[in-house]
Amino acid sequence: MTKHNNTTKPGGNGESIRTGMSEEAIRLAFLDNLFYVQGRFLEVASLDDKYKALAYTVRDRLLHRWVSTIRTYQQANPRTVCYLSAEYLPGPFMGLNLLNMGIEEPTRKALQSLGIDLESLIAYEQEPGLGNGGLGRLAACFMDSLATLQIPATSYGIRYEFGIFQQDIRNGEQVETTDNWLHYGNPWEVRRPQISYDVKIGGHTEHYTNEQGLHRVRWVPHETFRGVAIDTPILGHDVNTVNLMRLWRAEAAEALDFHAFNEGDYYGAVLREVRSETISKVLYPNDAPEIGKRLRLLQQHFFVTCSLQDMMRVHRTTGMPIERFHEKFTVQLNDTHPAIAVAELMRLLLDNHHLDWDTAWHVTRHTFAYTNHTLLPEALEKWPIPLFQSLLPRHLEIIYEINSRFLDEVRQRYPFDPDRAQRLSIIDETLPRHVRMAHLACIGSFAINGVAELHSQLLKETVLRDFYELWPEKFQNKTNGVTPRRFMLLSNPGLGSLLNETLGHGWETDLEQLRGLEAHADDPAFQERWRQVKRQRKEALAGEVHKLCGIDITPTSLYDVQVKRIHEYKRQHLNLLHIITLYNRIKRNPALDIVPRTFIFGGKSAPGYAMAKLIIRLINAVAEMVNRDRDVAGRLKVVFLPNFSVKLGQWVYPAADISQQISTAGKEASGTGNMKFSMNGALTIGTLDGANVEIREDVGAENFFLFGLDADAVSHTLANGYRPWDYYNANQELKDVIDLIASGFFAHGDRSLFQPLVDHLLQHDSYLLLADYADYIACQDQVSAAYRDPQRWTRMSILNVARIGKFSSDRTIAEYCRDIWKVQPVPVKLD
Ligand code: GPU
Repeated sequence: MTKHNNTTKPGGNGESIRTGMSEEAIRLAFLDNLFYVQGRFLEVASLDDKYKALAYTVRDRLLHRWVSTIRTYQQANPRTVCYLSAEYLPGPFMGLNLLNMGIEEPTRKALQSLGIDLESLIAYEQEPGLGNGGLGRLAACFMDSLATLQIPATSYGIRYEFGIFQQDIRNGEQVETTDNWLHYGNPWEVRRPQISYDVKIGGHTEHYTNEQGLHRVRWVPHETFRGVAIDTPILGHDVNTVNLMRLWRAEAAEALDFHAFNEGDYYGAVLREVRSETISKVLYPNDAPEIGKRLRLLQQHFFVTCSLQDMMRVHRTTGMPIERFHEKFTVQLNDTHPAIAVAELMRLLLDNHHLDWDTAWHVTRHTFAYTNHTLLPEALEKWPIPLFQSLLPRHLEIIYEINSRFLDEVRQRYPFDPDRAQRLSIIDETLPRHVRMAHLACIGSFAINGVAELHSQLLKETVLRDFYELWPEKFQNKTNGVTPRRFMLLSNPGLGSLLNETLGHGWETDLEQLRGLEAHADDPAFQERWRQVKRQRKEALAGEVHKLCGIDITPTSLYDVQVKRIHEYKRQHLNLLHIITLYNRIKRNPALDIVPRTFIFGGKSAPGYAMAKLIIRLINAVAEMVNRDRDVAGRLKVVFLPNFSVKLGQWVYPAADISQQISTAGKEASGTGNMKFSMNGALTIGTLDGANVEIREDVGAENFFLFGLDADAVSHTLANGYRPWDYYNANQELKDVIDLIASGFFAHGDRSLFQPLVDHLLQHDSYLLLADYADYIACQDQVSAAYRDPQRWTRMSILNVARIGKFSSDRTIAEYCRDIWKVQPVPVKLD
């Protein structure tokens, strides 16, 4: 981007065109950027031109704060958080940056004066889909809260060229197309070609003795790539702090191999470049379950080594000795995806800085903390030894050494328990042998945490039990949270205004202040305004649904919503069993008086997850039959929103009446959608799983629709020979529903299409849908009864918002800062 020098408006109020915050300054800056950056004047500018001109206008103001932040950090040399995550789902930037900078209104007016609608520019932005779901979105909420709390922090990750696939629904099926999010350019990022590092892979190691007689190791790689930094500024709310999201893009060490080129091997040289760039080419579209692919391990190593080398470069500038690395940086591992960092930091300290083993291990063990995000055994990452050996031979040596010293310790602690060493070992010795990344993370970290109370408890009792017995003091809980800026203020401006009027400002960064709403829960006038806010969001969502699906939904109906990745454990198909139950009830009794409902689904399935894809087909098949049936018209509607994203979520959460959080108890680590709905006044129907447990505790059991087996009952049921067939035979409504699916009714008579799903339910039902069915249906009947009483419903809705304060990611981050990271706020003054 070309930069130019005229920074103040000639003859104006003296405000800088690059940084001024008034309507006039913004208007001039916008026109200036349109002209000098986009090379357009207003009359011929496209939507893209206008969007870019505004983005650069906002970016100039961001960079101003960014420079001040860097200057402040340079002077203060504060302890810094480094968040390592393979995924980030920040959502669109424009709206949030305007809001956090407090220039939404002057910007809206400035554009209005030029005949441009701000909302249309905000709506135009394509979000970076650099994650799969909850884990990536959590990382983005954490960035928002870190900046808002003025904590020095950098978020490191991968700048995938193609993010999560775009989901189309064709003939009721999920069809994946590539996400070319960079096609029109990305105005929010700054490429830093001078910040780049070598990434070695493959080859072998050489052990030798140097002139001083010291043992040294040289890793002779098969290939070397480079990672280049691409930075995105992350602004806090109502503060000047701008932290960095630094993502690495893979490039060849030399763009073209000129030697090869001279010899005429043009294609060989180009191919090498193409091949190297494949490392950061595409995000693996798998949620929790692990994949075990070579390229995935490469991606992990790639971003981890670049990030650690970058920290070491910064560390060098402080003048501190490398032995004190862990005093300057605290590094959080977002699940095991970056766990290779434990071996990589050891390698850098041993081989590059020549520290002795004990010193290097001391630094390493005091640098990392590990967050676990799942209890599903199939989701725990492990890598086959031959694969690991071939890509990261030096790391494998180091891991063997870490493991051997660790197991010596274990055997000393438990001399009469040889099995325990086997269970704790980083190496899974059952053939074929594997490296267990969670074990590496536990051993290399000073703190280990789960993401909700129940999850942290179950971690200690199940998957990490042996580690807990060894090091109970390492284990903590940090219940997840979400940012109220994006998911309340930005997504639900009507609610924001009502809250400001009622409580004044301050709740946006101190969410416990919402307690003040309790006093208004029974006030009829306030209740009426509360319903108007919800009504307005329901109408807005109806507009989006019409645009996206061509389906008309009725804002007076109860919006019953389940949006999240499609997974058997999340039980979208339990939701379907309820829908079909209602359908059957109406077909049996056409005069039945029921609360009209609109069921809204959204979410992607991993491309290779056949059962999840079949669930999507069944949702769409049920939608087709229900939506065209005149007998149920006006009472039931079913919608599947294609391509669910952060952006779409911002339409959905504020519009929901009911939030479905119905996972099999003990399977959902936390959930974060549950919090976004509740913050916007939806009531939850849910199991005692993940953070649902704590949400229910806080909002009050009487304001939460609870059903189903708890985690204990789930394990007992499965351990004692669960027979789903018995539930089927004992419940006529359930039998009718299953039989209807099996009959081919939803598949134009084809009995085979949904047979795998029906068979699985009747023969295995590992997620206990049939066991929970009756209670779920009864609970949904309670929901309908409550909805018929608007005063009662509205009171419950208000109380949900009033008591949701704990689930702000500001609270979560404050706890990480206090209990794990030991970092303090560093306020930034504008230069
Ligand atoms: N989660 Br592991 C993901 O989104 N992807 C993963 O690979 C793994 C976990 C989710 C959990 O399923 C969800 O319960 C949790 O709220 C979220 O991480 C953030 O902690």
